[in-house]
Amino acid sequence: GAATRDRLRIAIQKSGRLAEPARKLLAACGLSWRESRDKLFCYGESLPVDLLLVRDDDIPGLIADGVCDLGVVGRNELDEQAGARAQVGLPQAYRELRGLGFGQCRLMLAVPEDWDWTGPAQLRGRGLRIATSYPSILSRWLQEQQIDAQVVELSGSVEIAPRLGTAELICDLVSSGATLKANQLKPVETLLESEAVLAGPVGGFDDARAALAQMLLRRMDGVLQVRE
Ligand code: PRT
Ligand code: ZN
Repeated sequence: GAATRDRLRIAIQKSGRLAEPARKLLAACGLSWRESRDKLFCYGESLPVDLLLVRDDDIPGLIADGVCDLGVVGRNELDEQAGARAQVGLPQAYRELRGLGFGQCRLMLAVPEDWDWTGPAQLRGRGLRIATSYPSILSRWLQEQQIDAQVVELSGSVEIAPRLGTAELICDLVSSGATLKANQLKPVETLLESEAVLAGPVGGFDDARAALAQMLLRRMDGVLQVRE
């Protein structure tokens, strides 16, 4: 349970792919801040809506802990952490409120270029290793597909795992496909269609933040509709 607050706090990525488009979207919703581009906190001026600039990986946890009220984060990160929470018996603490139409990518299974791909069934009973930064989403998919592969969790540089001999396959985010190609891999299955999303707590708010969040969502819907 978060403490009562009369200002809304939104977590966005400090730097990286989602940082600039998240700021632009919120600015288009009429928000402005006392400028502090390199700091962690931006104080809202036009409305009592503040920004917390963080690593994208931290955003789901910040919402779960009530440190932030809303967050702009990739669906891939949100789903992965929701799955990880569920696996250790934690209740769902956040949910996707809106798809935001930027940061699009796919979480895909990729195999060596020279494989003839006939489908997921091809992976059964071969004791394969799959490198990924998304172990929970991958494990769920493998279970659905009844594939008994081993998940090798890596925090980065997943695409070089096959060359290093730490895994035969990878499961990673793909946008242009250039990274896979450069590593002699090809995408074969989509596990998740991702984009940046606005995330919020499952329970909503019971103080002044409720009206602020409602107004922000209404404005955001207007902005997103015009952009379509
Ligand atoms: O510092 P911080 O932890 O905040 O940043 P980060 O490095 O974890 O995140 P960042 O900025 O790289 O990505 C933030 C979010 O952008 C991701 O969680 C996705 O929701 C989204 N996104 C969209 C992507 C991509 N496209 C993407 N292509 N995130 C990563 N990639 C990587 C991918 O992992 C692979 O290494 O780009 C490479 C593939 O790109 P292509 O174009 O070669 O296919
Ligand atoms: Zn990250």
